[in-house]
Amino acid sequence: MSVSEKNYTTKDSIQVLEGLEPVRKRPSMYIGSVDSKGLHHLVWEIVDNSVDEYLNGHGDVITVTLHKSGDAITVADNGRGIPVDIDPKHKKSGLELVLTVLHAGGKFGDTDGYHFSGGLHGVGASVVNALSRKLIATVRRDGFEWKQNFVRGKPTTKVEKIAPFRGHGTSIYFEPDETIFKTIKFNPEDIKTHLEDMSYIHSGLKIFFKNDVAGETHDLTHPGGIPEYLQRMITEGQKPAVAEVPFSAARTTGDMMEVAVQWTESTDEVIRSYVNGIRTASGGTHENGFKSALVKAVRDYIETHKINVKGIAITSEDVREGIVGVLSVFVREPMFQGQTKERLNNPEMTAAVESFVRPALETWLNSNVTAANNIIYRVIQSAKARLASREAANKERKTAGSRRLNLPGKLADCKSTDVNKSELFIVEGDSAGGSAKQGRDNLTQAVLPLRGKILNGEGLTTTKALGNQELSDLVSAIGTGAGEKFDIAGLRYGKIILLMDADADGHHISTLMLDFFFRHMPELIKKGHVYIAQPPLYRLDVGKERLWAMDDNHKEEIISKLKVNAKYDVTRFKGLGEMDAKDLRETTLDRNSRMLLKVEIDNPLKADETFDHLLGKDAIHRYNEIMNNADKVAAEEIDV
Ligand code: 0RA
Repeated sequence: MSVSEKNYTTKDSIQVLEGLEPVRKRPSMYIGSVDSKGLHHLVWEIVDNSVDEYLNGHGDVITVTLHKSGDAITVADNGRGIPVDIDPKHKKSGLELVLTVLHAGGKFGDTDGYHFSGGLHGVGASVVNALSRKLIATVRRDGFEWKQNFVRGKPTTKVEKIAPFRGHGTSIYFEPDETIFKTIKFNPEDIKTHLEDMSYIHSGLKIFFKNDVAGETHDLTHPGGIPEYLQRMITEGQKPAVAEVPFSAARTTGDMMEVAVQWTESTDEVIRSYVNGIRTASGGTHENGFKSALVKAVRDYIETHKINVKGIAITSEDVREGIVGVLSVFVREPMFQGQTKERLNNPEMTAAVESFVRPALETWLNSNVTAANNIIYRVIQSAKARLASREAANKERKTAGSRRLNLPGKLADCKSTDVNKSELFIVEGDSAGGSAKQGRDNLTQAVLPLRGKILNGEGLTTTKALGNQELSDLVSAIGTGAGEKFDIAGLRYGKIILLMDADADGHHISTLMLDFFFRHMPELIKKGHVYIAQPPLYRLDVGKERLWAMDDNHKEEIISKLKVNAKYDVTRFKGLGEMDAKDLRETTLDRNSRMLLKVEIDNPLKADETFDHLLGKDAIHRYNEIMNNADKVAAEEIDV
């Protein structure tokens, strides 16, 4: 694939924003985390730069080397080479600017630089440089080989002309900084998998992985591209495909996109989606457009061919059961959402993908009648299976009915009786409870609103604590009983999720609830059933778009990524009650985009002490802790 090219010179395209101190101070803001995942982000960053160069039409070979030590990487490409001439304004080489200035490289702000770049990716080589104890950049261009060395983001040499050289390209060697990362040992399998994924998405790109730890070199090139990828996924899934050939289509002009899909005998739905070559593990608007295109095309085929579906209403789930699909789109200014920024949020992408995929699939179905018939037969099969299992579930519900007799009246229960799939949200206050009831998925999510403060159960016997209506309702809803009567077999929800305001009151209620669980239903925590929801603190309205920020840092991060002159309004939530059902669903309830913290007890003794300290008799202690440290307390409580 290639993208129209623009003149890209050091002078006019590299924006100077800021130095690298913020990156070393808050590395997680730039690479997500400082664990192994963050460490590998460094590699993806550098590789993405080389891929961008390829997407802009320069270079077609990328070689990634994991050096023998296991903690150093070289990424080499045969693109134009990063410019080495001295920028008159800054008196520094383009290379030095790219590697020492945050956001240099034209990736942010305007679209004149690189055309496409990823989410967490694309923050640039400078971030990698800042987080490396050593980095050596080698550039081949203008008839020479050039080199410049850096330590923790600072140049230790000027860019030097090494020797005459024909050809061009960039090679970045780096050693991550052990004072930043929890581990600096790279995982060869992770690197290989990631590179192989990329090579399917960019079928013209030749990607090699040289693993010097194991003394192996892997050619990860896949000229078969996305259809070949799909075939591999189907083989791995081990369920036979229903059509003799998969459907695939590519749009190579305008907004580039490529899809491939096959129906299989599996009951799962597996879709891998990508934006600008980067995996969107939580889907998003592009994936929604893809799914609805599949559903509409199949339904349309059934209708126009007057296929007898025996009076069954075909749902979209029926159509999607068993599909294995790959979707790759290229978006000029991608917006990402969700805990790990793995969900595309550009609203226009739904219609863009749907309007490309739907007619292409309809045409394909009409000209591949055997495949179409097999697919329709498969879809009818899943509709029948759904009806049969619903009947079975109804029977099951009747027998389970007795367990439901004593449920509190204010509980809005979910339909599913499957513990593994169902969740109970404990919500502070009636108004937030109302939004949660409307915004939930009523198949699997139940809501129990609490009215006001619950009893402080610290130091009370289970019987006394259960004298409190709120706590006794809670225990009935959970179904296990409490104290000596606790029996995990009665558990009605796999996840018990506390959903409280992000203020001192909310933290106080969370603390009371956690204390109650810890004292009277500890198994619930030990078995990993208790969670804390994380509603956002801010809403940002940018034109028609609505973005959410978890905290101040996140808010600043979002603002820093807006267009230079973008106008926006910031609203700080006072309480959950201010969010309407749709907002609450999007930010806090929806499994794909929400953020949950799992409550774990690392050290029961310390937890005991913490709760005693927070909720015991010494009220002054308690007041100070909660008012002054509300945020800290909440964060630490998670793994007391
Ligand atoms: C800025 C300008 C130009 C190329 C690059 C950066 C570039 C960056 C990377 C990072 C990894 N490989 C790369 N290859 C190129 C274009 C310079 C020109 O107009 O020749």
